[in-house]
Amino acid sequence: MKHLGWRVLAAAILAGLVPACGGGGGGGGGGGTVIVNPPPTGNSPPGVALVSPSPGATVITGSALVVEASVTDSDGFVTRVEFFDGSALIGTATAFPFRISWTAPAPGTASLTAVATDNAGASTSSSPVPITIAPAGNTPPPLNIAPTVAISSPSEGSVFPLGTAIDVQVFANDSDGTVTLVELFEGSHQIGSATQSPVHITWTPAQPGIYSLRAIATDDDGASVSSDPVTITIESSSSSSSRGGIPLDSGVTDDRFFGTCFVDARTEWVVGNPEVQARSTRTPAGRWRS
Ligand SMILES: [Ca+2]
Ligand SMILES: [Ca+2]
Repeated sequence: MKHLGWRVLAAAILAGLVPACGGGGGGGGGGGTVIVNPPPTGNSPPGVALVSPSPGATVITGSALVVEASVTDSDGFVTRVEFFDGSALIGTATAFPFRISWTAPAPGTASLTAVATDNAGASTSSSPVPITIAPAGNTPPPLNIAPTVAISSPSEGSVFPLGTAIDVQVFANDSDGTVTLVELFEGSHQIGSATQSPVHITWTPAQPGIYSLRAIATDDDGASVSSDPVTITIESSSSSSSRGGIPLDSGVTDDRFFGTCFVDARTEWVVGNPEVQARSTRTPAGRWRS
């Protein structure tokens, strides 16, 4: 019965009624290989599998891709591999490596198979490999690289007497374009801007206190980046002359502190030994006496 079935299938292939590959043919079943021609007595049919492209691969229409099969034959050798897209023959290879170059057709899907034939004339079809053909022209534009920016002066923790004209220096760079705007902020208040780097902005704070500076650079593609903040202290003339002795909200003073202390409702002072630590949402300006 089985032998009769092979003969019927082979006859149908020869008559062009059944595709010789598994894609649209009736013998594909669960995706395994299909022995197309009946093996003559004493001959084992070849084995064949598609190794390129990978199942589910996406290729661009019009591009060239390698379609390659891996073959085996336990009692002979493979003489020919035919490659199919559905039932259409797309190429034949007659020597190792059994591969062809195929130009991807119109966008859609393709189902590729390879049919190997051995030296005794037995043929086997591989499992089908589905791929997607994508339209051309869908390549996204290259991503813009955001600029970099840093405040190089003054340095973090600097202390200035009230009335000092501070030279704020900012460096910004854009590796794939140009910096078109550099803005300098104290908190949310803009204190200067420039259209190129490096930037020198002279700034004279009107009040003593602690200030957090940051710079924002924008590139020619509209990407903006903020620098790390730089915190500085402006001392009033009285605080800069009276060193030590900070009034704390608890009424305690500690003369080991040197500078200006920021005390507000969120500030918590902890007197320890030997250090006095400040825990606050804002940074005290100054340093402890060594
Ligand atoms: Ca064989
Ligand atoms: Ca850029």
